[in-house]
Amino acid sequence: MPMTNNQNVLKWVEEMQALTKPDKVVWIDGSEEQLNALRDEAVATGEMQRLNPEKLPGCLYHRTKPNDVARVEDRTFICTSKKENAGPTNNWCDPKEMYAKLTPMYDGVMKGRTMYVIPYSMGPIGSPLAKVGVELTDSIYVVLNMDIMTRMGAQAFKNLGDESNDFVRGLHSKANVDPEGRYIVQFPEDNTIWSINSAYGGNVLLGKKCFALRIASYQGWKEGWMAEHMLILGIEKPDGDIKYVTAAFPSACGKTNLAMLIPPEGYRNKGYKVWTVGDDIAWLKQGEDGKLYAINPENGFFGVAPGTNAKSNFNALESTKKNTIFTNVAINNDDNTVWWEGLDKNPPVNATEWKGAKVNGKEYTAVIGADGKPQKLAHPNSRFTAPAENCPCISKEFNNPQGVPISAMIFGGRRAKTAPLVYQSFDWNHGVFVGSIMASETTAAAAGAVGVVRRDPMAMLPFCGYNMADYWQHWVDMGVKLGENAPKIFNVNWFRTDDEGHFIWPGFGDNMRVLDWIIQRVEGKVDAVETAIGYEPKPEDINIEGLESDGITVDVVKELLSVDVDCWKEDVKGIKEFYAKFGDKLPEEMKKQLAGLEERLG
Ligand code: GTP
Ligand code: SPV
Ligand code: MN
Repeated sequence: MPMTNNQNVLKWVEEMQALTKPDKVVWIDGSEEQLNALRDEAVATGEMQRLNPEKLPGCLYHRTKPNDVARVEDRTFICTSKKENAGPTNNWCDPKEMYAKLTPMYDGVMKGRTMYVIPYSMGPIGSPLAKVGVELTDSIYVVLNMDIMTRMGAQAFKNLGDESNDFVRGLHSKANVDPEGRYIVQFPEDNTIWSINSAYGGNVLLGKKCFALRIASYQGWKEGWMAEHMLILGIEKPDGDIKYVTAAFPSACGKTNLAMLIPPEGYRNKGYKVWTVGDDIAWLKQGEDGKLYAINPENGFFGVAPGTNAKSNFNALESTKKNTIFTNVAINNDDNTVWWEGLDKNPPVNATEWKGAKVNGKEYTAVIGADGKPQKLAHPNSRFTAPAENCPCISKEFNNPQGVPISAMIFGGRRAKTAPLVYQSFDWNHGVFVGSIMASETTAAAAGAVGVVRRDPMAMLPFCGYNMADYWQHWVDMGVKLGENAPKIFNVNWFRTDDEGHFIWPGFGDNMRVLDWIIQRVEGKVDAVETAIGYEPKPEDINIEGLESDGITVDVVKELLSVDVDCWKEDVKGIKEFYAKFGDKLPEEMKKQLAGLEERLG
């Protein structure tokens, strides 16, 4: 039964129903009764599996097709009427052409299936920063994930009202999960997303990357706010004051980990605490007091499972103990629980690996695969979908409709050599430049080669819904609006390696030591050293108390902060090449900043 009188919604649902021709249409109200029936159905058909009710109550398991385990950037499109509005970093197609190509693919695609109508809010219900979406899908897995990741069901229509046309129209069909027919298409000018032939995460949970970043970044450009691939966290100091920061790292480069950080013992004893507001996406808008405020539009975490353990990310692991969906991890058949590489050193003997084969986990992981690494029981991009309310360190501001005021923004990526542990930009515009020249080694979060360095400005390369040159100009314009309220901008790199390829910095909880310096800079409590690339800490200002056993000395910190001028000159060549793609659209400010860097490098 439709749960709204909004004619714009009703008319569109009818049109899509006529196109896809499902046997049945079910409106998702979000009630436990309805969701339980869907869980039962997914279990009965084998689409999902219930996990141990004592150890993992309310948890479900799902396996996707081996050809459908990550985002597909080469099949992701931004369709704007003018090509230059998508820019050189996005795949583009004329909207008319794309609709014409996809319409026959959707024609009758839901015959014999049910179409679920999912109303959802990105952002707390009632928040002036929140926006409504409706996703149509033929996948129960999508419904159950959207329930965790968004504020889903009848409540979402309250925000929309009966007249508004301001909602994002998402149409998803898993179709035959055919990789050749897979398309993830954003039409920013129509508030529309069409996704077909995938059943995996970022391709199909349309509220996440498709709406909250690609469509929302475009909306933010038009409406004067920002949608960013950023975590949001609060750092509580011993005096009780909480400073909020955001951080943009590319996919699988440590956002969830930093967002849920547990400070080292020395900090805990002094009374420092970290609170999680978000782990992947931030929507930012200037408040009435002039400051920049951020909300997390999501309601859960779609986190990378491998590497998550009680030591690396206790809070994330705790978040997955109930009402969580696991995708493409391994099953321990002895007690019907889950396992992944890096959970512990004890792979289950009686295991089912992520593709579904029953194996002896100990023997299986002892075999070296074609890539020279041990075979894996869980896919490297296997994920958990966990409710934010499960997180032991969830911020009390999580549902605050006004968001939290941001004091600092941090950029970072995986760089083996070039980027130092931390540096601060000279000012806002230099910070925009620092974000624009970000580069990182690719990860398993997207299909394609892993470990290749590519430019990934603001960690938004796969997620910016318009021309990246306009996006940088938008950042510059936001800086003008914010004036002296603009957050300070920093860059970090947890991934510098030694000659043997080992990470030098211990990372994880110890990243608190870098956050500490950042907060002290924000508060004007510590000096810095001016270098060619920005302000750096004096090595002795990074607190390394308690790190002696990890071999971290002031000299090692000095090494981690070193700037190799030749490396940077090489990097400048890469930046120039990248910038050249934008032609005349490249903002003057970025040209000026690049010239400044070159001059300082000598
Ligand atoms: P998406 O959900 O894809 O956007 O990823 P994310 O940015 O949230 O990454 P996540 O926190 O899940 O971390 C991905 C991988 O990086 C995991 O394997 C972590 O173990 C590893 N990682 C995270 N933080 C650190 C760190 O400080 N040091 C090192 N060496 N590895 C880290
Ligand atoms: C990412 O790849 O940045 C993710 C996972 O957060 S996905 O939802 O698949 O985009
Ligand atoms: Mn992400």
